[in-house]
Amino acid sequence: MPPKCKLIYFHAMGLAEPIRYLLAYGKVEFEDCRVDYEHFLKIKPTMPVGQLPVVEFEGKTLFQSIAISRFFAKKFNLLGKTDEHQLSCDIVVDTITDYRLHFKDVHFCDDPVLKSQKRERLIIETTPFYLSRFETLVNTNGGFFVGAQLTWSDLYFAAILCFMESLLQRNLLDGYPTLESLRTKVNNLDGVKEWIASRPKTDL
Ligand SMILES: N[C@@H](CCC(=O)N[C@@H](CS)C(=O)NCC(=O)O)C(=O)O
Repeated sequence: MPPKCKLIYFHAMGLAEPIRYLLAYGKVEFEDCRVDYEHFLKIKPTMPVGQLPVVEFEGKTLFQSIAISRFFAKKFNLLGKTDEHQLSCDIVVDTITDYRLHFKDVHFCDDPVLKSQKRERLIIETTPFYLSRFETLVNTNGGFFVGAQLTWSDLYFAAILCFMESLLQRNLLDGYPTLESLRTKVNNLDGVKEWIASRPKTDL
């Protein structure tokens, strides 16, 4: 029987990787459908908002990577135990997104001089700004982002770091031991560990 879940994205980690982490954690067999840009342009008009990732699950077409991540987090009891914890997870993921958008800005900058300036600023200013705050937050929460226990915000963080580190060609967590230890915990979770060992190697 074919997998009941199909994830469509580019040949990259990017915004699909948090969804892949969650599906792997939940032991959901999924078709990891990777399209090249030429093929994407053909299917783009058929996608709900012309973008990827898109997930086909139980007859429904899901889009918006964070909403999809939250949907699967709920199925696997990773949403956070209380309303406050769930709010905190959303706050963490939204803040990670604010940080992530600086990477997008560097990646899609066409002017080489400006790109290099943006890259430097991302490394010297933006990264310490966000990661020092995350380090403090995880330190005060027993080694996790929220509620001293594993939530989808932890998986989201570890997964989204994959393409961000590839883009900058560096370990972003050097100097942030609590975050590094959280990443190690997530990457060694049953299911996630196997996914990382078997996933296709990509630049982003
Ligand atoms: N908010 C959307 C953003 C999706 C997005 O920006 N997708 C990019 C790839 S990472 C895309 O499809 N780009 C091609 C295009 O917009 O034509 C999400 O989180 O799913």
